[in-house]
Amino acid sequence: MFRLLILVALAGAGLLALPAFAAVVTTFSLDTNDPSNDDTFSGPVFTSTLELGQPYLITISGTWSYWGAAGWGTWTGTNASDVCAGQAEELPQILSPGVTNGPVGMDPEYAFAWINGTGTLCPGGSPIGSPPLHLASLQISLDGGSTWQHLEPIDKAYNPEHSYQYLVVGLGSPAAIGMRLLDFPTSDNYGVFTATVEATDAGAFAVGNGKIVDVSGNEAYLRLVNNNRRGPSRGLLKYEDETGMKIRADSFTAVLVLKSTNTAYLTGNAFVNNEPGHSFLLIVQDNGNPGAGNDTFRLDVDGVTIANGTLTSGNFQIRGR
Ligand SMILES: [Ca+2]
Ligand SMILES: [Ca+2]
Repeated sequence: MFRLLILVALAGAGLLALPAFAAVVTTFSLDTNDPSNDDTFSGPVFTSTLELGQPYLITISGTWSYWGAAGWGTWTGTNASDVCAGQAEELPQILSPGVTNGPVGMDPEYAFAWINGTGTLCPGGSPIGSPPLHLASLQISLDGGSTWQHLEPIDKAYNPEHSYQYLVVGLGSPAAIGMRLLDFPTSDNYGVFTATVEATDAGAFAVGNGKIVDVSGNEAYLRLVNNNRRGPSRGLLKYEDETGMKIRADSFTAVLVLKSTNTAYLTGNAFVNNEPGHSFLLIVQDNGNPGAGNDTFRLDVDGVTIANGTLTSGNFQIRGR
């Protein structure tokens, strides 16, 4: 109790760095409606500087429309009357203030519905392909707007909840993180994106081992030792499947541990069957004890998911304060 009181007192005095005791570093939002039409982007908006070399998880959510509300026709109760492909939603998750909002067919990564007469998507009223269609309209800057890129989400698949997560590593002062949306004109859009930026909980780390059935149906075993501290991330990853395929890493380039979701994200370079230079992403979630039937992990190597599921034996733990 005494220690807790000291922490509360220090926090009240503003003496504690926020990332050490709260995973959420900052939240910010982008209104896709930009009335000025002065360039080919909605925004940009900027928020805090990300610390050099520190990993962050960015979650971006929301729905929006390329077109003015009238373009969707009237809402029939199940869909908008002028939709030629997909299933629109009646209103954005977050309305743009001060303008007329209507049906939406886009989120941060995908177009999931589009309207008649929209040239490239519905020429002559016939859709090209079927929704959802991946977009690359949302751009992120990690260096205060000097450079912009469309980031690959951790889960690339369309999410009907319209929320996507991205792992980034900070570039340090004075660069701030920013967000903008490629479109023109921007004055007919509506819908707001929200972005939440989370940093690792200082002192938290992931450890454990367990078996899983991989995406090919083979049994595989993972052992993870992580002792994440500021600076280079020490630890060990060993993975072996029943065919004898071995993956090993002796360190991590980025480790992000969130106590709020009991999830650890680890990236680095691994040896695959003793061959170096393979990038990996490991996501471990500690859902309690025992690990079997509860804990999960996902392992991507060179951008391909090779295992993703729930432990059949073993246990992973997210530890630390
Ligand atoms: Ca537009
Ligand atoms: Ca566990």
